[in-house]
Amino acid sequence: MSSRSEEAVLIALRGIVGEPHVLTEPDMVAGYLRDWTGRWSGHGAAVVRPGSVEEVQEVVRICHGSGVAVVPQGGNTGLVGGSVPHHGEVVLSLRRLDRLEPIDTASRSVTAGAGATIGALQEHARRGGLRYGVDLASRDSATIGGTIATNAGGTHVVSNGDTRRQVMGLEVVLANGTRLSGLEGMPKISLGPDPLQLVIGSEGTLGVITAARLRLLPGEAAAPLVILLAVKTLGEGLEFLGPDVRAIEFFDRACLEAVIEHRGLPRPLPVESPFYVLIESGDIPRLPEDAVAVVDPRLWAYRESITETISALGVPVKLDVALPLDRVDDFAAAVHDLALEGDTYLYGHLAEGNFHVNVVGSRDPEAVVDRVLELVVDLGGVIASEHGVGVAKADWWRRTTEPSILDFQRHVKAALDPDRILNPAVFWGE
Ligand code: FAD
Ligand code: S2G
Ligand code: ZN
Repeated sequence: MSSRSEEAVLIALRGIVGEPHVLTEPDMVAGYLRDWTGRWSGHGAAVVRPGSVEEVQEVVRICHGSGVAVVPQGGNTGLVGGSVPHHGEVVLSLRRLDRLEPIDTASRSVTAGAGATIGALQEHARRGGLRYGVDLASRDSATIGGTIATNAGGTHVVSNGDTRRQVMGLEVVLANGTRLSGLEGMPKISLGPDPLQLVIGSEGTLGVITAARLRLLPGEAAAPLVILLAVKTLGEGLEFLGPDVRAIEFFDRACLEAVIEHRGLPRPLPVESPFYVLIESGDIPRLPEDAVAVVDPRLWAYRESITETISALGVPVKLDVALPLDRVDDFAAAVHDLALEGDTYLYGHLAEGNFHVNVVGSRDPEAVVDRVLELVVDLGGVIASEHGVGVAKADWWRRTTEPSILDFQRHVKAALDPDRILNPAVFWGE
């Protein structure tokens, strides 16, 4: 964008959102331009922070009219490079749209602004004697809009489903500034194809989510039990899956040792084991005679500290993948057989076969991505399970997505964002 036209756009944007909400100073924008892992840091024309859906519409119209691309951003906790500018885009921060409307107790649902954090929504639901079905360790920064745009999973998918399963309706601003609104929250409608469902998982490339109507769940009668078990194989861990299980997470010994060291936590179990399984359950699961286990809600700290622990060791190559459940142990063994340069950590959400393969210390991150994703595809898995594609896996996505589906996606993008101003680097890699 030429500096003259850039200045004209910035003046117009200031006229919409107000001077204080158009950031250009390097120290003011730094946190918006660098992703959470530190692997991607872009350069952006400006950070714009609208305070209402009407302002979002106006900002998008101005950018669209000036041919300026936009990266919608929530909490910037995304892990695939999709939330930061790569080619001078404007960062459209939705954080100010953080309203939480009163809970509709009859239909057990609530309307939330896209910029509200998951943690704030969880607290809002708790105060109403209800709970929100999605939980993840980034809850205090990750936003409603971001988790819908990435169809985030988290730790309770096994019992509550992924983010898509919580969404009853959306309000979205399209690339031309048009507002689509479907926040009525009727529990059941049949009015033809739902355009808003297309936006779930679209990572900011089809529309800007400004609000959502979300289903809430009954509160827990009693605090669920939290059990940590040592297991020799992940298949052994899967045997604990049952109707009372709220969450079933795993991590390998490398993760446990790193967390104990980094957080100064006591060793939770008297044995060293290839894997550990953390189960949150409404009832004590049937345990084998020789099970080595401990029960304590504080055990979540060992699982939830892994991401920040690994990031303290260096900038990791992160791969969020899923394998068929009957291949999880083959995959775990094969990853180690790759003998990747650096230190490899395996953890994730067991019931979905969802691995987070993190490698710290590789001098060739792209080679790590290629070798691990080749393995995933060979074993019949998927290359992205809950973090999305972003820029991290854009070329793998284009290469491995069924051509007819890719063609459909291309038509949808061309219909909704023909000038490709919404997050152009994601999926299509511009
Ligand atoms: P951002 O990072 O700001 O954006 C993510 C993507 O969504 C980008 O493509 C962006 O353009 C788009 N976007 C953001 N807001 C909007 C909007 N309003 N409208 C349209 N597009 C938008 N993820 C999981 O799925 N499960 C986990 O268990 C999990 N645990 C995590 C733990 C930690 C410690 C961290 C740092 C991250 C974790 N994540 C996890 C990843 C991350 O929290 C999720 O991807 C989350 O959905 C990102 O939300 P966000 O608001 O930070 O979005
Ligand atoms: C998790 C967090 C991000 C990562 O801990 O479940 O989704 O890859 C991850 O560390
Ligand atoms: Zn995860």
